Amino acid sequence: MKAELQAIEAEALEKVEQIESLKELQDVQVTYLGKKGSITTVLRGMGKLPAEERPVIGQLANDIRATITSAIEAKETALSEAALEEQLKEEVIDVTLPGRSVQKGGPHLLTSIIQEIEDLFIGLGYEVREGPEVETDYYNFEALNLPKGHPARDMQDSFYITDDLLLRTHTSPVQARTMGALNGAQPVRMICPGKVYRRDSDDATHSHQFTQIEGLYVDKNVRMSDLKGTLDLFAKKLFGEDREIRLRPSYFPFTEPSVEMDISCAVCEGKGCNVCKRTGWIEILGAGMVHPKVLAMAGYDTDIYTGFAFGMGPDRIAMLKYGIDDIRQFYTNDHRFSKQFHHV
Ligand code: FA5
Repeated sequence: MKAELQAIEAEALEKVEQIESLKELQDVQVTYLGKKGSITTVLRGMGKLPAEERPVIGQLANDIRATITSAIEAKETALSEAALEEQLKEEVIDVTLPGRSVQKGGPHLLTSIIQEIEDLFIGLGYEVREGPEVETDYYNFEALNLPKGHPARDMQDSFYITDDLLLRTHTSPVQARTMGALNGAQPVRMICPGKVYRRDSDDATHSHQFTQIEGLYVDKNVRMSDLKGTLDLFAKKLFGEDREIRLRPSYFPFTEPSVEMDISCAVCEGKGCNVCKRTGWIEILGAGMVHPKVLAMAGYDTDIYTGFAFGMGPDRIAMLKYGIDDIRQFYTNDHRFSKQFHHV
């Protein structure tokens, strides 16, 4: 039995010596030292030995086990170190190579313009609201004094989804939603930026999807002069102190009186050029005093409350401010165009 154990020891040590992977090392451990391994198998025959020999063989088996275990451990350390060395060699970094520059993203120009306008109105005490892009016929038209069959509905050719649902053609439904939620109970000062959709043919100044910012101010004693003062401040803050505004009479069913606002052309200083079509003025928004019918439909007492509203097109405003000659640039995702404005 002694000879058998010594043979196992020699064989195991030789195998360990030759091994080249951690997996094989595990196999050797199981084969020689495991519960069903060679040493245990031999020791099962101990019962047949004379009593005085048993401790001697037991001691020998323990010594052999210890020798094989430490050989396996030493080999394991050597193999792990070699593997690490190999990995470090493969992952070596050449610090002399030139670096790759990281492309930084930035907000889209329309996002920046909308944020600039939001900041301005927040400074005047307005809240920023949102409304759904898929809107009901009621809020998009009826609550704004545009009943079914009203000819002014044609001013905004629409994408209908069902008879009663459409992609909103303007941000004005958010006026009706905001006032309706308050049900005449308190004053309102809000702006609402968002996407709107119209069945317009795309050209340099028209897009079937564009952005608008709605503004609404309802309180006691709100007058046309408040509207004019607010729009004048907005134009000067956004385009510079030298800009002038003018209000032209217009028509929207949800405001009375209604106006369109022109701003003096920044390109030619109002003298007349291609951008302003030789008029010296450029139209940027529609506005007016909220129609009493619209206030009443939302639950406001028109003997107490009056208000003004406006709806502007940030696309056109951005075009004017940065001399962009085609609105489609905003929607074609050409990185060469958009990255010019990342600093704005
Ligand atoms: C309206 O949409 C009204 N809801 C505005 C309003 C609100 C009036 C509150 C009174 C009170 P209008 O259709 O004119 O009005 O559009 C407003 C602005 O949106 C225009 O001045 C223009 O800047 C922009 N706009 C209109 N159609 C397009 C289009 N197809 N592409 C890009 N911008 C557009």
